Amino acid sequence: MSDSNNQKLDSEPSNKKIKIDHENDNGVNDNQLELKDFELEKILNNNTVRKTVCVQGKFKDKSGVALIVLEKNAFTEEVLDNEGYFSVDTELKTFFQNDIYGNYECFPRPSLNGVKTSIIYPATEKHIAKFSQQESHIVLETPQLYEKLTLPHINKEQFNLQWVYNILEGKSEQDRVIYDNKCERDGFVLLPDLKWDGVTKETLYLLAIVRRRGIKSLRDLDESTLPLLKRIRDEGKKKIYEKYKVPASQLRVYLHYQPSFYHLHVHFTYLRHEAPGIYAEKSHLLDTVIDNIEMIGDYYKKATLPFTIREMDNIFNIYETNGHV
Ligand code: M7G
Repeated sequence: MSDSNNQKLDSEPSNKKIKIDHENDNGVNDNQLELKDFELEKILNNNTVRKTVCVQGKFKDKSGVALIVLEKNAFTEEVLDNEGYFSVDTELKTFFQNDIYGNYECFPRPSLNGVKTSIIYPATEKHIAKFSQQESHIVLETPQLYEKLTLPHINKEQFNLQWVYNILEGKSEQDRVIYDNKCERDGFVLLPDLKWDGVTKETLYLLAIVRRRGIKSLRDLDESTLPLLKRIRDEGKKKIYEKYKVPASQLRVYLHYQPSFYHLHVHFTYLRHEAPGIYAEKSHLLDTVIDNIEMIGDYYKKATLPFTIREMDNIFNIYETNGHV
């Protein structure tokens, strides 16, 4: 467990070296990477609305592909004062002034200007596809199509879940865990998502990862998982309120279909934050999921579930070849 001060310290830039955990390692890896050694090969995605860019390249003298995702941080309301943006440390460069209108570029002190950085190394073809800008399509997955096309694909190829097991086994990100219910059947771990710095309340994003193995996705949920789902909803909301003072009524709690990682997890984001993946074609509110199962126990085994597939994903070829795109 860590308090918010520790999290703040953790998030502050320490030096140019970055400590990373390899996704496909069994334990914690202490490999050190330096951004100055990164050699850019390709820009995979440059999202001007989200102010994120994902680049592909290599680290000098290291084999394998690396992906770096850079994201400009949202404003933290606490630093909109004379200690923060409006302090003597801030420089202001004038673009132009015209009557009552002025345009400037402001340079706050570096600690206010951090760029959230994620590194995936070594990255696979699937990671490259996931982070690349590409066309997507909606397919309607009936239970029959799930059995015939989707499930064999998931069983054959899916992202490695080692990072999930590292969290559940206490090998990685332990200082970030805010709640751990150790019940093997209905317990879960609650911690900040990779996409969140754990500090900026405005972009709050946590993940509840279930302890029980073998529940792949929404499709596997039924009456037997109701106690687990209710526990995640109730305890997750309570713990987030205790820690971050965001009330339950301002949390968006949902599952993705299809997820990227086939080990059941639930997303908790701040209602006012437009997190990636909150749209109708991908997210299913946990309250609705619980309600559907309470009405019809095997709802998700019978339902036709729409989902998006992207042209670079292998599953796109499978659905296209079978005439479903
Ligand atoms: P998803 O619905 O399976 O896929 O969510 P999505 O990426 O399409 O949303 C998986 C969630 O796990 C995402 O929100 C990721 O940002 C998050 N995530 C992925 N990794 C590899 C990690 C990690 O190593 N640590 C943490 N804390 N979160 C991760």
